[in-house]
Amino acid sequence: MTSLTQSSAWLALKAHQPAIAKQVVCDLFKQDAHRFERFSLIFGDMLVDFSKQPITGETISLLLALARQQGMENRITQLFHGARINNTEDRPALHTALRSKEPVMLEGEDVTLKINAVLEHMAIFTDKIRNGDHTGYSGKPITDIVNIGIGGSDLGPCMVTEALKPYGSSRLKPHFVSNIDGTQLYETLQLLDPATTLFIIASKTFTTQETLANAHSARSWFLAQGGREQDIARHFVAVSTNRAAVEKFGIDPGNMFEFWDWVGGRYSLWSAIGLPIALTIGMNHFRALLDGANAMDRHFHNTPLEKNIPVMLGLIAIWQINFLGITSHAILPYDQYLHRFPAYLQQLEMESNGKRIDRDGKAIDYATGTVVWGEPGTNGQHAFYQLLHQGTASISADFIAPCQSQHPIGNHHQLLLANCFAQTQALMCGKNEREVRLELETGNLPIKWQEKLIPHKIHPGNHPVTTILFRKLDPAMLGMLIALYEHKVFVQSVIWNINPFDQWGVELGKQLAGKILPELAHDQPAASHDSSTNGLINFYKQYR
Ligand code: G6Q
Repeated sequence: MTSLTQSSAWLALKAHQPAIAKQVVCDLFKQDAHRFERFSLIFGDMLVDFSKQPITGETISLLLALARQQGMENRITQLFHGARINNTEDRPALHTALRSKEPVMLEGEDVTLKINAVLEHMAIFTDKIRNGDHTGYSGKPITDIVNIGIGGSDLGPCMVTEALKPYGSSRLKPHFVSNIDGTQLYETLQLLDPATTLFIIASKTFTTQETLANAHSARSWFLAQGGREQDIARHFVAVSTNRAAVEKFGIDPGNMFEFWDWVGGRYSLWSAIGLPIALTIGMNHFRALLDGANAMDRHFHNTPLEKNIPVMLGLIAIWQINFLGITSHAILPYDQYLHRFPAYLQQLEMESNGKRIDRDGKAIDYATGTVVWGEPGTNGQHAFYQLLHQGTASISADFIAPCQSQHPIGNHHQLLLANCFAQTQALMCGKNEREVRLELETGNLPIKWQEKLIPHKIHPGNHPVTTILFRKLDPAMLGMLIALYEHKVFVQSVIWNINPFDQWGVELGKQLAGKILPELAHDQPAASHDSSTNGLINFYKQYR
């Protein structure tokens, strides 16, 4: 047993669980007219409603006691003050400094000075591209930006440029190439004119196989389609922490936008990794995105635990995963522009908290991060919601929706939100036998058929649901929303005593592919692996 699962706060929650498991959440609303007010929080124009969760006031008090026992306040302070909380890589995780309005000291240096210098570099470059001062080799303005990066160097910028499309320039189109599968690069380049295309090679390490292969192929395409060696500087820029590797690739360090090892890949969209965002929506909107995140940072840093939104969401996730047996979490944005948000959160949550060893190197005996997935509503309703309503899996869900549409057409937005609210209600209340009987009695079905259908039409309800509503999906609101989830993930990691800022499983993948690659270069059959791996390699060699 680990000290966490033997601790008094953990055992108290375990003892409390059976009483809650028996509760019908829908009935809790009948017992307490103020349940919504008690279990929802408002910050700025954002409302977070967790009153539909299977919780009572006692659950929250016990979760807060667990947070205090695990030193939550102290760990939040460490995060903001640059302590080396990424202890397996011996570095801080200072993404909050990237959006700070105050100086942030790290080893005697105010890091906001160099952050602001890079922001200034981005602003100058962004203006030149957007107003047409920086042209391509033929003198025409740049019309297309291709970001070549993967994982943290792709998902954040891609998600944000999609989410903030209404704020984008009509003259500049962003494209994202991440996959080593040449199909993605091919399909992207098919549409483009090299004379008006800017490539951003985005890689923290500048050693990632996929990104370097795509970057080399993009350069070859550029040279084959009419660009010359001396034109590369106008058309290729890099975002990285690795100046030497950028130079080796052939990009002038003057065209490099720097960031630092204390910015984790999946926390990097606020740094120069956000260059495709800034180019697409302009620097003022990029700064508004940072400001929104900073507002959530200050709330997280300064608000007592019981009123602290990321703390409450993190603790509720702990309740779901460790005490209610939830193994999968759906992200359900009722906003088409957030269609990449589930994929973005999938990395944020699963890469950060997919750990089985605690900060002290010991194996743990409790569940950590869940599988995170999702699709925008209402599409998901006509696909996988059936399993949420009546399947056997234990799944929790976050519904996310704006009150104002970017494109108010007829009553579309009312229809969208009616669906969103109805689904949160249905997942909580379900439909019991009495309600099913009443419904069937009003129809014309023979009694025999009614009886037959009853068990199929019962919906158990009691599914843990949180709803996040906000005024409008503008840059500042998106910044707040992303930072909310970043901090929620951190809160979970503090309770679990794990390091959310490393990713050794990702490193493993990088090593393994490198091992097999040389074997694919020749035609001799593979024999050195297990028979399945040998068989796959040899089938491939037969048919390639
Ligand atoms: C993110 C991960 C991972 C990383 C990619 C790309 O937190 O570390 O997704 O972002 O592997 O790495 P580079 O930016 O170094 O190419």
